[in-house]
Amino acid sequence: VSSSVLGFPRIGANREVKKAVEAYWAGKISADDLTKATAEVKKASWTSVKDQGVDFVPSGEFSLYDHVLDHSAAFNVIPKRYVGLGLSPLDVYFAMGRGRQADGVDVPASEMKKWFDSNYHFVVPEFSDETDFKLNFNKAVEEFKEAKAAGVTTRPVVLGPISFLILGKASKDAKPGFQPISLLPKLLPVYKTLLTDLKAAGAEWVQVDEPVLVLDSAATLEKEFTTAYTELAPVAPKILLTTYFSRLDSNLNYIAKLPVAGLHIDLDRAPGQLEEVVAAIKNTTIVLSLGVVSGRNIWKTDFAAAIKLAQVAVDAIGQERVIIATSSSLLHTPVTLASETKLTAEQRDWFSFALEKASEVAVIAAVLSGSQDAKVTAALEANKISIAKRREFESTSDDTVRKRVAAITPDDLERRSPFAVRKEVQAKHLNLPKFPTTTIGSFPQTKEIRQARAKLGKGELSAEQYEDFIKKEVETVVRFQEKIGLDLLVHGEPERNDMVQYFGEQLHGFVFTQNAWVQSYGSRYVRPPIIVADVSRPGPMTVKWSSYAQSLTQKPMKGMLTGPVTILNWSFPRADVSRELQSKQLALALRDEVIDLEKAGINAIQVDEPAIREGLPLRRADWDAYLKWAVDSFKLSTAGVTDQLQTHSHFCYSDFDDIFPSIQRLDADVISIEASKSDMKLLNTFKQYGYSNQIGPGVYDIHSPRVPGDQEIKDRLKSMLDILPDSLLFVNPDCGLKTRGWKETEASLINLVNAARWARGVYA
Ligand code: THG
Ligand code: ZN
Repeated sequence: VSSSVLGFPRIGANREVKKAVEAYWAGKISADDLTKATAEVKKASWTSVKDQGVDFVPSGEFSLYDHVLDHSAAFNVIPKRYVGLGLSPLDVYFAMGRGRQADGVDVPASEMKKWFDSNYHFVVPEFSDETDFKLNFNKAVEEFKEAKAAGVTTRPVVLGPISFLILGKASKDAKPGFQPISLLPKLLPVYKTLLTDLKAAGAEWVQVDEPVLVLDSAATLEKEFTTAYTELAPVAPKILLTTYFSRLDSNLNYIAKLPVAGLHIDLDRAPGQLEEVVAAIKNTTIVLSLGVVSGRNIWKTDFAAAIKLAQVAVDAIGQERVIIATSSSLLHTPVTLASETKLTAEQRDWFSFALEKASEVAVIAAVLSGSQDAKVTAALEANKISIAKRREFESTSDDTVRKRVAAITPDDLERRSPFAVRKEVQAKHLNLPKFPTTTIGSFPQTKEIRQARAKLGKGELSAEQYEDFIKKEVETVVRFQEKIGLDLLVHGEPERNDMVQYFGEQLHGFVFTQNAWVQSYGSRYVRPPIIVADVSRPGPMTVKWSSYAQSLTQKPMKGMLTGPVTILNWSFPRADVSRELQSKQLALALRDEVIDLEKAGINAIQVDEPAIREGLPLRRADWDAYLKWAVDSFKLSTAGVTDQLQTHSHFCYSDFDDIFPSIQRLDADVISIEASKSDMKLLNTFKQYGYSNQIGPGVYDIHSPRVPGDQEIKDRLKSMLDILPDSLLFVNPDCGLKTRGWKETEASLINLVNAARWARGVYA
C-alpha cells in the first residue's frame, strides 16, 4: 500500500508567496525575485511532504494565482482583450486574473467562480470556435524537473481536458449556442503533447483531475470521457483519474471501463461509495486511490476507522493496488500546525493541517502494509489516544443548547403576521420614503482602521483607545450618510475584520488560529474559525455598536449580522455532529442577538447569507435536505421579532434561478441582491415566481472603483421598474463597500441618492 497527497497549499508557511506576489504587483520586486521566492516555497513543500514518508508527492499544482488560470495560460486560452497590450506573459497572466489599470492599459479581470462547494474561486476559462489551443509552456514538465533537481521525484498534477472545458464558458464573441465541450477534438492533441513530454521527462504517473465526474451533469459525458482517455492513455505516463468532493454514482459505470491505470475517490465526503467502486474495478488492473484523509477539514484522521475502511479495498484487490491519499488537494487546509503557538495543548492535539495530513497518509499506508516499524506503531498508538481524547470531549455537550435545538417548533420559524401585514406596520414605524435608499453594511476599511486593529493586537492601543477610535469612525459614517441623504443608515462595521471571524470570536464553541490561512482567490486568504463544541452566545455581540450608531441620528439604523448558514460554511465545522445541528445552534445565538437589537431600539436588521448557495450539495438528490435546514436556520434567526421590525438579507452571488422557492421561503422583508452584472434576467425570475417581498437589486457594481453616472443609475432604476412593482423597490449598491476607497464611495452614493429622488418625482 502506498501513500499520496493530491496537492499542497501554495501560500508558504509564512505567507511568502502571497507577500512576493503582492510585492511584484506593487513594483517592489522583479519577476526574477518572484520566481526565486516561489521556488523556495515549492522546494520546501516537496521536501517536507516527502520527509513525512509520502510516496506520491504532487507537483505542478502550485500557482501564483489560480491553477485553472495557469492551465488556460499554458493552453493559450487567452481572451483577445489581454492580447497585444505589450505585456510580458507573466503580466498577461495577472491581467487575466485581476485586471490591469495602468500606463494606458485598462482591462477588467476575467470572471471568477466558486470551485465546486469550497470557498476557493477559480478564474473561468473563455472558449469559442476561434480558440487556438497550443502549448505555451509545459508547467507539468517544468515543475517535475524542478522537483527532481531538488531531490524529489513527484507525481505531476494536470487538470483534465473534460473538466477544463466544462468549467469554462463560451466567450462573448462565440456563436450562439456554442458549447465549450465541442472543442474536445481540437484540445486533445495538445494534451497529447503535454503528456508525451511528461513521460519523456521520466514521470511514471500523472494525476489527471476530473472533478466534474462527481456532478450529475457528467452522466451525459460518457462519450467524451471514453474518447479522451482512449486517446491519451497510450502516450501518457500512468494516469490516475482523480475525482473529489462527492460520489461517482452512476458515472462509475463508464469510468470503470476507461483505459486508465488508477482511480482516486473521495472517501471523506462519500465513504459509502467504496464497495460499489471496488466491485466495479475488481476485475480490472486499475489501482484504487482512497481519499481517507480529509482535504477539506482540519480534524485529525481517526486511523483505526480509516484503516478499517481501506482494509475492505485491500482485501478485495490486494495491497499493490491500493493507495492511501488525501481526499482532495490540501489547498483547502492551512499549511502546518507548527505555526500555531496559542492553541492549548488539548486543542492542538485535535487538529491536523496540511503537513500533518501528509504524515497521516504515510502512517495509514504503512500500517496497511503490515509495517512493524517502531515509529509507525508509536504514531498509531498516539493517534488512538488523541482520538479517544477528542471523543471524550465530544461527549460533553452544552445541554441548554441541545435542549433548545430539540425544542424548536414550526412556530419559531414564522413571523407573527404575513408580509403584507408587516409591510404596512413597518411603513408607519420606519417612515421611509418611496424607493428607500440604503447600503449593504460595510463602509471603506481604510488603512487607518486596519492599523488601529493591528495596534490593538500588539498592545500599542488600549481597549479604550481602540473603542474611542471606532466610535469616531462610526460617527463619521453616520454623519456622511445623513449629509448625502441616505434613508436607512448603517454603522459601517469599522470594528470588524472578516465578518465570520468577528462573530466566531464572540461565540462560545469556536477556536481561532494565528496563521491558518486558506486561499480564497488570487492573493486573498481567509482564516476560517474552527467550530469545536456546541455553539452559544455568551452575551450581545453587536448591540453596543448598533445602539451607539442609532443614538447619533434620528434616521433609522440597520443592525448588521452574518447569517447562520454563512458562518457555518465559512468555518471549519465539527465532524462529529451534523451541519444541520451546528447551523441551528448558530441560528439560536443569532436569534437572541436579533431580539436584543430590537429591544435596544433598532428597527431594521440585516442578516446576510452570501454563502447559502455555495453550501448546496454537489448532487441534486441532496439539495432538498440541505435547503430545508438552511432556510429553516435563517428563519429561526430572524423570526423572533415583532411585526414592526424590518428584516433584511443580502446575497452576493445571485445565481439562484434554481433555488428560487427557497429564497422566497426565507420571508425576509427586504433582500438585496447583486443584479448589476446579470442585467435584468434575474428580476424577470423574481417576477415570474411572483416574489412579493421587497427587493433591492444592486444599482451599481461595487467590485470596481468606477463611479456610476447619475443617468446610468436612473436608467437602471427605470428598467427595474419595468419589471418590479414600484412599492417593492429599495435602492442600494450591489454589495458592501469595505474594499472600496472613500472617494468613489462618496461620488457613487451621491449619484444613487439623486437617482432615487428623481424616481420619487417620476413615479409619485
Ligand atoms: N469572508 C469569508 N469568506 C469569503 C468572503 C468573506 N469568501 C468569499 C468572499 N468573501 C471572498 N472574498 C475575500 C475578500 C478579501 C479577502 C479575502 C476574501 C482578504 N483577505 C486578506 C488578505 O488575504 O490579505 C486577509 C483578511 C484578514 O486579515 O482577515 O482581503 O468576506 N470568510
Ligand atoms: Zn455582497
